[in-house]
Amino acid sequence: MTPRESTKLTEQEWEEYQEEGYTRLGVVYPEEAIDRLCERIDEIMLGKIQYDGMLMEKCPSSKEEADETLNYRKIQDLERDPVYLAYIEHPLFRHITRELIGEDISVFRSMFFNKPANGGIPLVWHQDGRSWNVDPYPVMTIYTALDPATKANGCVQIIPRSDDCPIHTVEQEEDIARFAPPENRVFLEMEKGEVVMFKARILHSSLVNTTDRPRRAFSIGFVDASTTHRETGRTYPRVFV
Ligand SMILES: O=C(O)CCC(=O)C(=O)O
Repeated sequence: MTPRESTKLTEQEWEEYQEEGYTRLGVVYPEEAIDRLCERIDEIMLGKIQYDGMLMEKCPSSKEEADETLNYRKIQDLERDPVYLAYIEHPLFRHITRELIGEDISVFRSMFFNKPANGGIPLVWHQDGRSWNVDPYPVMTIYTALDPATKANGCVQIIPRSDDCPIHTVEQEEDIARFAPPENRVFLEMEKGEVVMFKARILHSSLVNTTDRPRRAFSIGFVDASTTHRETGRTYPRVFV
């Protein structure tokens, strides 16, 4: 897929986002730059680049004990890394956040999501934002596939127009049948580097990776810079001013 040239959303993309709760933005970075993001995250997982206190969670599907492993499930705080920060600051994301949120923007969460080769754990149907315990409620997530994402390697699935779902985490069989029935599910198969933006309240989930290659992705939760954690009063790293 050739990278998009426009750093603005078209009317059709805005409409689709508003109506369906998500829209595909294509690839926004050249392939070599996506490769660089992949190499960089591998270097962070293998401990070649280290950041004090960076939140790194190993995948429960792996029995690996060493810290230097590619079997991580989540790595947060990637705005601290200059290679990831440059991606977060992409002019298209500046445009989107300005239109949807405002001038001063922070990242609640800039997170690597990984399903290691032949591993990973299923992620239940959930909305982003409710459990984050922040005010105001986060608006939107921008999700980038660092590897091609397929049904076989556990791509994200979403339920279009589910932003009015009253339950934040849909786990019980009867709730799944009501709010996330199979006929409403869309598998977000994505090419390497492809970007999807979705409303934070859209139900999404993912399964495991049954292939022998990792399924890496990068998810950014942009929020208004005034956003604070309800209990601690904490604010979040600013990326656009
Ligand atoms: O990559 C995944 O499997 C899950 C992504 C997700 O839940 C998110 O970006 O909010």
